[in-house]
Amino acid sequence: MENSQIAAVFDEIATLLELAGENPFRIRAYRRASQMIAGLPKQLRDIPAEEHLDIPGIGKGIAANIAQLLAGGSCDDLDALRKRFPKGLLELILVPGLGPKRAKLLFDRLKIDSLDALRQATREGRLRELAGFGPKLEENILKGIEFAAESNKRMVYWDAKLIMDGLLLSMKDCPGVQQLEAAGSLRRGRETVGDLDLLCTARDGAKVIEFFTRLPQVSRIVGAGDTKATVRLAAGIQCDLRVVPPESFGAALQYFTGSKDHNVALRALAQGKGLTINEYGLFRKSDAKQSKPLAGKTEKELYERLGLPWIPPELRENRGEIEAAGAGTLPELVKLKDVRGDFHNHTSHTDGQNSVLEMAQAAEKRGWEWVAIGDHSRSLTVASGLSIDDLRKSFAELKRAQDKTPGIRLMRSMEVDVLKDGSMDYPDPVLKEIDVVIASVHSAFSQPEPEMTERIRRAASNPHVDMIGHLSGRLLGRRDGYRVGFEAVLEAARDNATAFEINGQPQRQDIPDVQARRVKELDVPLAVTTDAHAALQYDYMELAVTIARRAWLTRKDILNCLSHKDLLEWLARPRGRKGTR
Ligand code: DGT
Ligand code: CA
Ligand code: CA
Ligand code: ZN
Repeated sequence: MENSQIAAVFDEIATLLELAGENPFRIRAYRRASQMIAGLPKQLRDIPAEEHLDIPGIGKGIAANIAQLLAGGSCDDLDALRKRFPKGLLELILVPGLGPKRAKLLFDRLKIDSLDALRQATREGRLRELAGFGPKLEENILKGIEFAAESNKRMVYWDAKLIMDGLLLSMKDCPGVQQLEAAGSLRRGRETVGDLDLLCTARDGAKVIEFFTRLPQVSRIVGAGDTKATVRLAAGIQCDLRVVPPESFGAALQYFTGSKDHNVALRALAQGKGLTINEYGLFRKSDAKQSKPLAGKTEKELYERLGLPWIPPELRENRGEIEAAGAGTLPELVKLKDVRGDFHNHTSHTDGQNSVLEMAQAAEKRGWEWVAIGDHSRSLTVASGLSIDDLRKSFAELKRAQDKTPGIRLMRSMEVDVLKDGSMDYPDPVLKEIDVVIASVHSAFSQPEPEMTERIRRAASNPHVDMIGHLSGRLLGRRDGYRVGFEAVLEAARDNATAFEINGQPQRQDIPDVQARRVKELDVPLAVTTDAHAALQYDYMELAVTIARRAWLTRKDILNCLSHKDLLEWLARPRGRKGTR
């Protein structure tokens, strides 16, 4: 079982418990476990069972459920609850704007037991027969149905990657499979993924397809032949598998990695040279039978035969990469191993799961040279933001943690709220005491664009602010961002030597690639961050780096690639401001 499936089970249990009117603490425990598991960067089944209890949010009861789920695909708690409530009811509860009480009413009184039935009944105005169901609620329900269907469509990159990791692991065990690689939008590192594309070489395609379609991850076979199959995975996404002969692997990998726009442009280039290109290889146009491929075994030889260096998949969006490759000006993209530390994360003082010391130790274990350990500021009460007193106490705590982690240099960062008028959540003298100040908007999202732009411009102009955090406020699949004038904020950042954050949380991923590339154009520095709320989430650095690569960034564009010494120098850059402690 995949983490996403286990998370879905716990979410379902929580919802059913809610319906049953059970103890709120028990409900919350399941919800929290669901969230933690959905966010885990490793598959639970790859973590030894005795270590499950070390994961925040997993207690003895939940761990027992996990053991049952991993062993047999279900657990007693879920089975018992499912017997008490019909299946369609659950679908209704999950519609935003409906909730358990109303769903039960619709089920009991109008016999509505599916999304389709709900849509139908709402359109026919039958909901109004019930007390408390007016036109406004009807409208919200219809919107909620749309949203539930819409957000099912594409999966955020990280979730798709975890599922793909599991598939790669499974397919490695398939007899006869030689080369095996993920292609499509996932390989290009797009922020969301429509379906998974998997490619392998093997002599007997039919055997491989049979093995693939019988994997435990597969919930339904959409189509299957001798060399390709499409399946629906229980984790909620489709996967295409193609089996190709070894001599075509490079050509097929290139073709199915895409993007379509990149491929179209590449094909035009080939045409101009009297060549044609397809998923089997590169051929002379005169070779009508396509019997003698000029290249096709590897991507590298394919690009080289076209007179180009190999182009990293993250750049393949037809945004000038083919021209740059031709001119020999492709950037040397930043790599995960170039990163020397993280700026943005949270500890158990606010809404994180691990203590300052644990966050420091985990960063040290990763081999980072430095880390700035963060928290939320005082206004963000939902995340128990730190008062000035508590903030100052945490400086001393950081010193003590430093004594216990000699392998890494610790700094204090804070994600400080930008208040409605653009002032910061702590006064300047307090900001001055913090090593790295990240300015983020967490409130009043509905401000009109001119106000929001001015608000963030003001924050970017504060001489104590080092970087603008997650500029957009979006949560992919859950809510759109606030409206803000990006160019105007960028200008203020440039004029005040303020950097931009690329946030590696799977649902945030902002600023996105296109904006980050624009930031680089103006020579404004960028930071890649994890926004980790648990030590394990430092893994999101990989996602932040992927976005940076899609933005054409090199080591030189990114503050995380500075040595500790150079970073301190940057933090003390001239803007009439702070020294560091
Ligand atoms: P997705 O799945 O929507 O996130 O995006 P992709 O890029 O993974 O798209 P997908 O799965 O439909 O196809 C995978 C790749 O196969 C795509 O990036 C390029 C290639 N491909 C698919 N259909 C066509 C086509 O009609 N023409 C060309 N040139 N390439 C195609
Ligand atoms: Ca795809
Ligand atoms: Ca596909
Ligand atoms: Zn934040």
